[in-house]
Amino acid sequence: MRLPLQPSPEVASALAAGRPVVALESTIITHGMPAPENIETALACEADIRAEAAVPATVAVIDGVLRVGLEADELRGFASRPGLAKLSRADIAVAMATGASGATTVAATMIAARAAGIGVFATGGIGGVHRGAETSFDVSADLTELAHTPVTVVAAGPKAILDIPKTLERLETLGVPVIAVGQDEVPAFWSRSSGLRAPLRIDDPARIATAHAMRSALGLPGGQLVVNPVPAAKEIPAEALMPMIDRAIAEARAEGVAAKAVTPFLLDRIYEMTGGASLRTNIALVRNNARLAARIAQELSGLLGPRG
Ligand code: PSU
Ligand code: MN
Repeated sequence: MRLPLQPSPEVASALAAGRPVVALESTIITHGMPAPENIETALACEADIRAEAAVPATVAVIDGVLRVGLEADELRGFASRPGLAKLSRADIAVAMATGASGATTVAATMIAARAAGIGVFATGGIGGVHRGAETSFDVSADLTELAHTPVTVVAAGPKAILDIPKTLERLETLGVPVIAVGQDEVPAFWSRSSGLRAPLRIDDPARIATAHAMRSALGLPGGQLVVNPVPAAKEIPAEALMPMIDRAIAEARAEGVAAKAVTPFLLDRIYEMTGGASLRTNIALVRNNARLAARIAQELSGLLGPRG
């Protein structure tokens, strides 16, 4: 069966020439941020990647077609489409088979990136092991995807709404390298600090690209998780956030929020409780990740050379 995968003309020609391309997810647009900041941030990330001489490829499923790279007006149309589904590894093939539309999570965006031949992907924060996972079993499919799919994902660390020590343990078990950039500690999304030492550290994007290529030379499946701290001027210290996160999690439990709805619910409550400050931080860190991902993609395309 032919895969209904459609790269934009710009992405297709960049990939054919071996030029750097950075994948971007779309769940952050539809479920991770309110309007109009969601679309503004999506367009700003694309511009940031272009400013680093790479090509952005925002991924979404539109009417059953896996789109890799959207034009700005398509991206605006997608962002304002009501009721879009959140598609992860379990959902993406069914959505495509039934002609549905939806936004791709980190896991589903990695699947699309691999299918299109893109090695680097920028996002805000990955999903992970939720607090209370020992009873809820809520562990994001993003972690298993990192174990399977050879894409380097640049994030600002596991969100502080998660159980970060358990998330790191899970990643270690899955054999996923967690590589901190510019500091020894794992950053915690809105905060630069988690109190936990990163298993690995590489400050030079060229070396991160080499490590990506080395995994493939070793025949290792799975990707790398690059954790890039939010710029200091935009961070919210963990101490300030913790009481709000505790309250948001208690509310989610009391309201019976489960499965896919948990992450969007918590992000939305924290946005409200911080009076919008969490959103400004989120925007800064996603853009910061887009720039780093573009530099890694540059190095990777230099290593791999022009493709057929
Ligand atoms: N990062 C953000 N905002 C988000 C997400 C990540 O800054 O909304 C999304 C990503 O798409 C990620 C998903 O894959 O949350 C994780 O959801 P879950 O915990 O249900 O697997
Ligand atoms: Mn979950």
